[in-house]
Amino acid sequence: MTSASTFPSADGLWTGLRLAPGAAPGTTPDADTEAAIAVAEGTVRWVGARSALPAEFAGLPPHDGGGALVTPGLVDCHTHLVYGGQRANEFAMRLAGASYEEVAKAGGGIVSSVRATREADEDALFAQAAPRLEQLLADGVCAIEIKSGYGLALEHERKQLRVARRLGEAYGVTVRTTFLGAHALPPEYAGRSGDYIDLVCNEMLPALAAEGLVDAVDVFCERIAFTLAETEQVFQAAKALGLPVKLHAEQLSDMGGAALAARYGALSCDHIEHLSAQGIEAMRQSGTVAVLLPGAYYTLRDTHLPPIEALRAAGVPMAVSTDHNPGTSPALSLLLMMNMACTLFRLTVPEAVAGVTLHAARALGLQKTHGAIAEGMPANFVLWNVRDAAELAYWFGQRPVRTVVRQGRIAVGAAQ
Ligand code: DI6
Ligand code: FE
Repeated sequence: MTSASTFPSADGLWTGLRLAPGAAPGTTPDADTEAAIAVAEGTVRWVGARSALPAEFAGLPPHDGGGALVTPGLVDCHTHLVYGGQRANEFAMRLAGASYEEVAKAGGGIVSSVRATREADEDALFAQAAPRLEQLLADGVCAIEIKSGYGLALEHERKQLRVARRLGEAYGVTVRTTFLGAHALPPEYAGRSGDYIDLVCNEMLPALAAEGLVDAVDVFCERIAFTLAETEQVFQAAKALGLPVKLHAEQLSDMGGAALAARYGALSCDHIEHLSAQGIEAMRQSGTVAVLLPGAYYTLRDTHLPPIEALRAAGVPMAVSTDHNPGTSPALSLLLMMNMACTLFRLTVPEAVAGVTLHAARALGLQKTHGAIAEGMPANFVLWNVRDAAELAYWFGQRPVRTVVRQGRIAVGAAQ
């Protein structure tokens, strides 16, 4: 593992670039015009057509982009990256015909990852999550959300969130932590869902928030998880602490979760295969981002498509994420998710690019620092060895990354 502090500085003048459509809102020359990015003290000072470069930046130390296409650093806005063990056995069960809900009811599912997560100590969880994070980073990820939700008890949720923070520090990547204590009912609370939600709201969340471990709060609102009323109770607790909310909404059925989340000003509603017209309208009004998770859709062999056309027509911003988790989306490539979002959900290429940059940043409340290349933002951008932005979604299993500038440092592809 490379420590982030050993990455060379990206300060200087980056030339020989072509901006992907939408990469630098407001200043974008087209992809056939040579672009330049000036970086000083880890911050973007200027971006635009090289021919328009202000003289004050012309003398900065040069970095030749070699004609690469450049996008903002990618943002993976929905992951469950920290957990113990893996669940390949369930993959086999599903291949033999069992549904996700049947596997969960048979004692598998989330609860089996809870067992493995509780057994692992912090260092073991870090050691298991680190190589997964490295895979995502190698695709150009510069910011990532990491949820708890496999501990389901204060000390174990704390362990997960502390590991998430440590990963951010070790790799020099922006990590937003999300408390998902209401992910599943822990076995010791079987039949006592209300008591568990009380524990989540009155003890776990306040304690973890006081320790600075919680950037946002999420709930799995679903028939096999928590009801709408329980979800609202958690949202109330989050609101009392001034924490933003988001929701695993309408993944397997229409629970009315999206409309509830919108009433609480949710950053995002995620999955949303069964999102209703009312849910879309509520999200539009509250400016909530729709997070599409094609990896889970694919793994579950779902056939109920999220209402892409209606979201598009309503102007609801759509993000795309891996939903990396051991049960329904063991995916470690955001580029592959772009491909799936286009192929399975019929997103356009510009939508897919915005989905893993601009809108994903907004889904995390990071729109001031991530998701775009803009003056005053920390330098987070990726140089790609492709001719056309469509290639980012077109290839799958390819990794056309040339250089990753993450938090003002050259994290991948520094000149030797
Ligand atoms: N929805 C999902 O797809 C994941 N969590 C959730 O709330 C699945 C998590 C798992 O199966 O471990
Ligand atoms: Fe998820």
